[in-house]
Amino acid sequence: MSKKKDQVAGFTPTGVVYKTTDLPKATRKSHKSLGIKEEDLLGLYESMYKQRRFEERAAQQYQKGKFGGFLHLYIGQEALSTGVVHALNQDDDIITAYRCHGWALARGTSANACMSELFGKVDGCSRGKGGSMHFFDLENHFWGGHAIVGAHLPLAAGLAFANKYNDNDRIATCFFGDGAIDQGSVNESFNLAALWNLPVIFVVENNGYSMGTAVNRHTAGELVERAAPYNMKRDVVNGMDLFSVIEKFSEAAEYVRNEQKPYFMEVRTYRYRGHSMSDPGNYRTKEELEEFRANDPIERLKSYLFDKELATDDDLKEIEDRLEQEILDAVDFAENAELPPAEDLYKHVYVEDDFPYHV
Ligand SMILES: Cc1ncc(C[n+]2csc(CCOP(=O)(O)OP(=O)(O)O)c2C)c(N)n1
Ligand SMILES: [Mg+2]
Repeated sequence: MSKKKDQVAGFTPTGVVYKTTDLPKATRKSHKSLGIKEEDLLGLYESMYKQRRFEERAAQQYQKGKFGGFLHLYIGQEALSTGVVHALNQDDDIITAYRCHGWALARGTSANACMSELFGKVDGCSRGKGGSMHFFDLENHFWGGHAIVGAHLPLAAGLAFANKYNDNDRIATCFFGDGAIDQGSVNESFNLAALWNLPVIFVVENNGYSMGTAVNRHTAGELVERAAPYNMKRDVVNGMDLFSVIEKFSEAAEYVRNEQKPYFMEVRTYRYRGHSMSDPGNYRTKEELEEFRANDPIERLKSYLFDKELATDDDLKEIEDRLEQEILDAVDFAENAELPPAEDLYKHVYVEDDFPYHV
């Protein structure tokens, strides 16, 4: 392809298309000035580490053939789920797309319930009928787990509408990938949220790729500016840095709750694994991946804790060993759990009795 044609088509050959320099600068503030209590720091480490180890084990079980279907891993993006859950109230609503394991774990769904869901067992958080893409935990105000790209944004607007209508001081937060940004439902939801002053934070998790298509090949312009026509307050966040996430989401949540208006956040982040388990990742270089791994959010928090002498190697080892065991126990639990009973096959399924083709 000639250079000119190359530019016209917006085609970027495989190579470094997303750089760490595309990340906004991480905050330089200390945990204290961000209002993070010292006693919460290890919990934040635990939350990110748990998501990572859970998914590494899940991948291993998948490769062993213990369960099937799709498996999309969140590894690399954990600072966002952990930071957002910290910044929100526990009864604020969270809804996300299919890369949802980390969100459920961060919100407090047990490793047993999450692993059982992957295994399709009745003790799963969606009773074994949802699988990897449809984790759900209403008690923890986690509304899934949605497989259709962009389809859950209108639901988030609905959650926000309900919260406003009920005057319950809760806000809704909605996470979707960069691949969703050009869906019509994004504009429809932004429009109603802005028009009706709905208390919702819409968040695009820009991890550089929609399946194997780099963001600068699939979308024109800056993602964050998609909120501009709606006069929506907006910002860009470094999603590889936990403290930056906590800082920006605390501010956004306060604004949305107090002003009863929507907010749009572009979070720049990166997934280390393929789109799903069947993706060999040929569209990016090893160097690009290594560059982002050098910014790993778990390692960054670890360095902070060591630098400020807030934790020792032993403290973190104790957490890691405990989580390792909890996740191994969850695998055992899931393997030994029951499948949903056969008579449940037609339960929780939307059926219209008068559907014209119903037999
Ligand atoms: C409406 C619709 N179109 C296509 C698909 C197939 N599909 C599944 S995931 C995906 C890519 C989405 O990428 P992105 O939104 O960036 O999320 P990420 O996987 O990076 O988290 C596509 C096109 C789908 N699920 N729904
Ligand atoms: Mg993406």
